[in-house]
Amino acid sequence: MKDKKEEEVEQTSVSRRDFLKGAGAVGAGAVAIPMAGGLGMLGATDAQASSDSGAVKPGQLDDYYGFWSSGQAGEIRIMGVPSMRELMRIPVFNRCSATGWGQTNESIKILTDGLTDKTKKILKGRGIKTWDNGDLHHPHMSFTDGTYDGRYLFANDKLNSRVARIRCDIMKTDKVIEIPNAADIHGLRPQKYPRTGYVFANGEHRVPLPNDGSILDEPEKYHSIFTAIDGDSMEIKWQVIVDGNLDNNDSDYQGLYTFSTSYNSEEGVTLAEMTSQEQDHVVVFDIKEIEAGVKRGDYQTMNGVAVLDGRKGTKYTRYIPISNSPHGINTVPDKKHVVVNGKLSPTVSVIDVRRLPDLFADKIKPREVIVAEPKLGLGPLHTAFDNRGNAYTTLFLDSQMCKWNIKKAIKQYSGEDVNPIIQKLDVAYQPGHNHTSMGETANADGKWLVSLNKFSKDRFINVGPLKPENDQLIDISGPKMKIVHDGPTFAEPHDCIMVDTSIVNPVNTFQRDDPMFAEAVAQAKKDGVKLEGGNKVVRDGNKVRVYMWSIAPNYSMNKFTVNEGDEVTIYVTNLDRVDDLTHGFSMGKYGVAMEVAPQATSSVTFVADDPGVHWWYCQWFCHALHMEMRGRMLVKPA
Ligand code: RUQ
Ligand code: CUA
Repeated sequence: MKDKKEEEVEQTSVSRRDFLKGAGAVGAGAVAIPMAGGLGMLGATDAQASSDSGAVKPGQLDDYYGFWSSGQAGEIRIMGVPSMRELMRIPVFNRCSATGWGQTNESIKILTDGLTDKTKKILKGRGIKTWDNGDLHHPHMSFTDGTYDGRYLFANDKLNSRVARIRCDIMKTDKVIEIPNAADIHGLRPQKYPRTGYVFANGEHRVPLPNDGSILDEPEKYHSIFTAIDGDSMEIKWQVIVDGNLDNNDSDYQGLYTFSTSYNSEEGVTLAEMTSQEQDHVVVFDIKEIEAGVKRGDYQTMNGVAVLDGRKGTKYTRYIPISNSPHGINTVPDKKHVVVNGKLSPTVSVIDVRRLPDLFADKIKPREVIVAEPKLGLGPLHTAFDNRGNAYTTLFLDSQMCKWNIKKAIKQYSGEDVNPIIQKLDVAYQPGHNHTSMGETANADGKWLVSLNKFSKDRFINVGPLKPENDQLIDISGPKMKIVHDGPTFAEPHDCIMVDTSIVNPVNTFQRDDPMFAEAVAQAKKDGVKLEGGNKVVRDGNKVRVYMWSIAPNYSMNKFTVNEGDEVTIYVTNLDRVDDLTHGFSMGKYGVAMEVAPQATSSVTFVADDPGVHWWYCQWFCHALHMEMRGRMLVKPA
C-alpha cells in the first residue's frame, strides 16, 4: 500500500514527464533540458521538507568531510556534512587570488613539473608559465582494503588532460601530471583493493595517435585511451587503446578488474553519428593480464608510455553491450556488483563481477555477466548505495532520486514478479551525480545522500541570468528518503565524496621540512640564510633574493631596495606557531598576493619593471595591528 505522500510524488512526476514530452525534450537521442515554468509547485512541496533542517547547530562540528568538485571552476571544496557548510577551498587547476596558487614559485613548480615536454614548449612560446584553468569533475580518495585511507585525493582535469593529487594532511595539491596520448581526462577512480595503487583515468575524446597533424579529418583513425597512474609516484604505468569514447569508470573490490562506460561505439564525430546505434559498452580491463602484457613487451611506446592495444578482440579487455550511451558506473559496497547507468536508456544494468573470469575465458557471452536491468525512469546518470542493499539512482530528465533494491532487481531479472523500486523522490532539479556517506567504499553507512542538481531555477532568490546549482541533502537513514537541506553552489560541483571525519587528520601548522617549500629551503641554505629568523637581501647579478619572516603583526623587514629591471624573488616564512594564524604578502602593481600559512615558507618571483615606492602588506587578517603589517619595496630607476 502506498501512503499519501508517495502517491503525490508519483502524480507530480507523471505531469512532469508530460511537460517534458510537450517540450520535445526527449527525442532522437538528444538530451535537452526543460526550463523552469510549470514546475513551481514541486518547489513548494520540497520547501516544506527543507525547513526541518538544522542537523548541525552553530558551534557543532560535522560528521563527514565532504570533498566537492567544482567543474569549470577548477578547484575542490571542503564541505561539512550534514551541515552543508563550505569550509575551505583547495585550488587545484585554477588560479587563486587569495592563496597565490598559480603564482607562487611553490605552486608553479607543482603545476608545471608534470606537464609533457611538448606542452612546456608550447606554453613557453606563448609566454605563459602554466595553464591557469581546468575542469575538475571527479574527486576521489585513496583506498586501502576497500575503504578510504585519508592519504590523498585524486581529481581529473577534463580541460587540459591532467590528473592532480591533493595531500590530505595539509589539504593542498602536491602533484599535477598531464596525461599524454589521451584527450580530455574525464572518468577517474582509484583502485580500491589492496590499495591505491593505481589511479585509473579515462581519456574521453578520440584523437589521432600521435596527434601531431599527420592525421586530421579521418575520424576512423582516432582513439580513446585508458590510463593507469601510480598514485604513490604519480607516474604513468601503462595505457590501453580502446574502441569508442570512454566516459566514467570504477574499480572492483578484488583488485582484478576495472571498468569504464563507453559511448559512441559508432565512432562518429557528430551527435547524430554518435547516438545512431542502440548499443554501447562497458569496457572491462583485466589488470593482471595488462600487467603481464607490459612485462612481455606487448606494447608500443608513445611519448614515453607503454601503450597496449585493448580494442575489441584482444585479451586485455572485454566489451559488454549496454543500451545506448551509458554514463555513470558504480561498484556496490557488497563487493560483488557494479551498476551501469543508462542515461539515454531508462534502465540501469547490474554486472556480477564473479562472472568476469568466465567472460575473459570466453566461457560465457558478454551479456551473461548482467544479472539485473531494472527500468527506473528517464535519464539515469549515477548511482549511490547504502549498507542495506539499496541503491539510489539520479534520474536527470525526471528530476528524481530513485531508491531501489538490488536483490529485488536481480529477482525481477530472473523472472520473479517483484518491483525493485522503493521510492521516487523529487529533487530540484536535474540531478547529475549523487553520493552517499562512505557509499563508494565497503563501509557505506547508509546515513546521508547528496543530490547534485544542475539547475536551481526557483529555489533561491534571483541572482541574474547565471543561477547557482542546488545541492540537496537527503536523509536516507529511515525507510523513506527525506530532503533536509538545499545548498546553492557556484560552478559546478559535478561530483562529491563524503568521508567519515575519523579517517581524515589534517595538521594545524606546517612542518618546517615539508616538501612543499623544499626548494626555498635549499636556496636559502645556498645563500647562507636561515629561514627561521634569517633576514637578508642577496644580490646575484640582476637577480635579487629577499628573505624575510613574519610574526604577527610584523614582517622582519620594513624596506628593501632593488634596481629597475632586477628579477626579484621574495621569500616569506611565517614563524607564528599559533593555529589559524595565516599571514600574506601582497604588492599591488606587481599583481603579487600569496598566503603564508603558519610555519610555511612561500615565495614569488617578478621583474621590478616599475620604478618607485611600492608598499607590500599582509592581506590575511591576523592581528589588531594587521593593517599596519606592511613594508616598502624601493625600485631605483635604471
Ligand atoms: S560526469 S553528471 Cu563528468 Cu561525472 Cu556525470
Ligand atoms: Cu599578518 Cu595580517
